[in-house]
Amino acid sequence: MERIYIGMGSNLADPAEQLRSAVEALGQLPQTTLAGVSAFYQSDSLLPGQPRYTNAVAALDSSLAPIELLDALQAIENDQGRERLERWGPRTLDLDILLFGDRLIDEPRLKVPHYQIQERAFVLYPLAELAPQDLRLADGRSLSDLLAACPFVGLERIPTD
Ligand code: ROI
Repeated sequence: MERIYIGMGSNLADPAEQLRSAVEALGQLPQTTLAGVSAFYQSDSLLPGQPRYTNAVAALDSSLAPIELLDALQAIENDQGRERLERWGPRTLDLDILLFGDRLIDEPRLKVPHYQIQERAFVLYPLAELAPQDLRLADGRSLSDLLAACPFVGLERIPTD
């Protein structure tokens, strides 16, 4: 079993409901237990002219291989109506493998740790709700250093109800 953190995002078709469905689907993956879900956060898109995003992070314990998990996440995205029209376009659901145990993965389809973790408050703050305080990424960076360098700006924590 390895501890895996998944970044979730949506800015179409009732984003909070998309994330709730995604959590449900993650909980049903084979060889996998859902270990936790952060609060949901809203923020403006990093790209102008798109609807606001809702983001959250889920923690999984899984014995799936990284590419098996990636395939499963893409199947969930597709099930929830994801259409790949343009890179960075608005989407019903985005599921990103942020961290996979202490592995460094550099394959064409999958780079872990996710390469934009450090720039993204909407990933770091929900991750920090779930991860141990002293978490280090596989590349040696500490989560607390990344948080200190990434202000909590423009994030709005929303009630999960
Ligand atoms: N902006 C926010 N706030 N949240 C996202 O998940 C997100 N995802 C993206 C881009 C368009 C870069 N902006 C985002 O892909």
